[in-house]
Amino acid sequence: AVDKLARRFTHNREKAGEYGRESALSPAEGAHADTPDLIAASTVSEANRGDKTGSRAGSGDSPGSASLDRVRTDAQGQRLTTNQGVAIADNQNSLKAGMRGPALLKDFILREKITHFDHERIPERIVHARGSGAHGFFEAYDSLRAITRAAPFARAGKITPVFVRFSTVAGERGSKDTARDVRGFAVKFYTDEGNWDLVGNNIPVFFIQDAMKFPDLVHAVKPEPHHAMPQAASAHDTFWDFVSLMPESTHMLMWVMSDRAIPRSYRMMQGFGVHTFRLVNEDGEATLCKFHWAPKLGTHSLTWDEAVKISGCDPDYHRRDLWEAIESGAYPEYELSVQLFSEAQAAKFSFDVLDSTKIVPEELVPLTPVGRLVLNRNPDNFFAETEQVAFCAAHVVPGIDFTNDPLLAGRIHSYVDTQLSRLGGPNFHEIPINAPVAPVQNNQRDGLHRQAIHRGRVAYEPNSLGGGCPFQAGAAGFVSFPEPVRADELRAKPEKFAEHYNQATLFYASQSPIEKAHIIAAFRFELSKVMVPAIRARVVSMLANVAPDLAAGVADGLGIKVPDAMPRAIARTPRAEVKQSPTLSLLARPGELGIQTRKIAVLVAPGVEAVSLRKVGDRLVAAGATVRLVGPRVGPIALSDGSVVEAEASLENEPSVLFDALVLPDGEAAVARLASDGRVAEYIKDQYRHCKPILVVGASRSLLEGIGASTVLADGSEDAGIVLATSKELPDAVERFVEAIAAHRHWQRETDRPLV
Ligand code: HDE
Repeated sequence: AVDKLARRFTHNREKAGEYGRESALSPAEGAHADTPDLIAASTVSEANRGDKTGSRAGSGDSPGSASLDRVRTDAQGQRLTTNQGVAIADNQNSLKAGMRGPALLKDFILREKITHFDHERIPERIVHARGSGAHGFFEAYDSLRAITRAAPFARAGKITPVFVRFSTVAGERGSKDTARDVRGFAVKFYTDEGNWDLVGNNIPVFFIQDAMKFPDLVHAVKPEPHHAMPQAASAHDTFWDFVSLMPESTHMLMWVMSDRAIPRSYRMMQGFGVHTFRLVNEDGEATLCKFHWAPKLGTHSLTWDEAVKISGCDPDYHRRDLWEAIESGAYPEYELSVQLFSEAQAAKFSFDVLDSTKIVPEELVPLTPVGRLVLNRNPDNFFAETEQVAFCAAHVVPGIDFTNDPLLAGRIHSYVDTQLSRLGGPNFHEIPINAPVAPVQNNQRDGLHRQAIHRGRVAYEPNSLGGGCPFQAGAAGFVSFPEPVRADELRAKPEKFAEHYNQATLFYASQSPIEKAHIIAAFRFELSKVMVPAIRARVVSMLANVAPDLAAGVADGLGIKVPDAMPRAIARTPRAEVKQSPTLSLLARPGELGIQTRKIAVLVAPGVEAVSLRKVGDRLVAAGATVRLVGPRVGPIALSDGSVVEAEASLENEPSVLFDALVLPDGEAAVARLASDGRVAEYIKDQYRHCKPILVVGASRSLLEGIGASTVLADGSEDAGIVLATSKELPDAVERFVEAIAAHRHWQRETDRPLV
């Protein structure tokens, strides 16, 4: 029924402690909970008990997030206490000498409460401060034993629990989600042989080749130090000054100026390990490897205008999207693939696989799918889990090893180091979200906030007093791949690292015309925010080495001439093996789940034609979409047949940029009401401008015409993203609308500048 349309849960009804029992939602004035019974004295709620890693995860080898149950607590039925467990009689008043007298120093309850509060904040991450996390599991398709002894790939169907954190890079912890930025894609595998962190990004290359330059890069992109602006943006002088003096960043800039840097959802972006890693099997044989995550929902992005507007009306856009998808049971899923190649193969490539500014094109080494990642549980507490999780590029397990990528080398050091100040000491591995499910035994002792109570008097090895334990595992433990090293110590790079443009050209050449136009527009926007003309020109001179039309387009957008191309760092450019790689286009992955979880706004006002509204709504919900009835205000709206629906959203509280598609309803009275509201035209204009599908039923055609929108494209063909129908033509029209939503955006409509 239409009034149940949008009842996809936005919170987990099983989390009793969080949302309260029905009766607890309206306690009587002054009421206090009953004294708890002894059963309730267990602080873990029944609802949160047990293994929640999904139906396939109960196979016995997955401790899943159940290992965190020992620390999950619910207040349901519990009385309020101090941190020492002393019950608190009055949580409203401090202890005073007389009604109007001074507060007393001996009020340990007040002092404990305030002191704890004073220390609630910890330093945010120096990069990737803004992020969102989720629990889930990884399931291997097949045994990869021949290639690696890494635990998650031991056999077909093996399940390993994971915690994943997605992030932006440049913005502070409270910054907007939809900034133009790289996204972090960090996965912690709690394997039965220890934790493996695959700390990746949604872009397969990086700005720099050597860790030595990372602090410079980050200082350049972060808000400028004198006035701390701009927040979560690369569109400023210091960033472009730095990257234009570091031509190795050109390839990465192409990706960051593409739509990949404004994803529609964390659920609709790829992930990459970036560096070349090494997989090692039981015989000690190594294979070089690149890791790729691909989302089941396909890869989709926002438009820039939309991203800017979303950052105003919902800065938590990606966080909310991930949270709501998981709460509603639409678990995000990604496929893990690897590119496997030998040292001998790599030696022949025109680029160096140790250079993180280069991909290995899929045309050279195809992808092998090896498993799937499913995110099926939201954290219970943002701070305890998402904020305190500590990823580390050095966390590898037997079967996975590093290569000599000089960027990776710096990361192996940096991540543990940064936790020492962020999480306050060397025992952060004992924080529950970071603790491995594999047993931990060693002779490291003490330090701030030690949790483990080590028994016995032995804290050294070798020992006889402890029976020699814990003992070295030998070949069963982590054995570094014995890569031969024979070289002089020097500060320098291999020759192939000096070729900076071939793959930037490959990326640009592999984009669709609309993606190319977006890249040019992104450079134009970013550089228009750069105040120093010489920096603008220097960037364009870099782009002149990538593609003439790109440089010309950007120069035109800035009102300057294309300068001479920046001199190249090598005399003879190696010939690129691959000139075109279709999978580098976002359009290569439309996804396989239709319109599942797509958000669709249905405008409603008193007098909406009831039958067609129900038909449209029911079909969209059946296809898995999330439908919201958006009214001039929230609350009850009477339909043409006298029945009443609840508008859950309003024109002002959920602007149209928050939706993937729009339905304009039938009904003369409703259309007249909508036409009288100036915000409705804005609502439709944004949908149109952002190339989103619009279903226009019956009388509402005048609303579409009212914004000056055309249903015919520049080439004279019909715009497939605009579906016009009378109420009678509906079943067919809704099917076309569903197809139009599944196609994501109707770029053919787009013009730069927008005509509407
Ligand atoms: Fe990071 N990076 N990074 N990085 N990185 C951090 O670690 C660093 C790099 C990435 O959700 C920090 O715990 C150096 C590449 C992600 O918690 C820090 C270098 C890639 C996250 C750090 C790089 C990444 C981080 C900040 C160059 C993609 C967020 C807080 C040598 C493969 C993880 C922290 C999360 C976070 C250092 C470059 C991905 C300071 C020194 C390349 C996804 O340790």
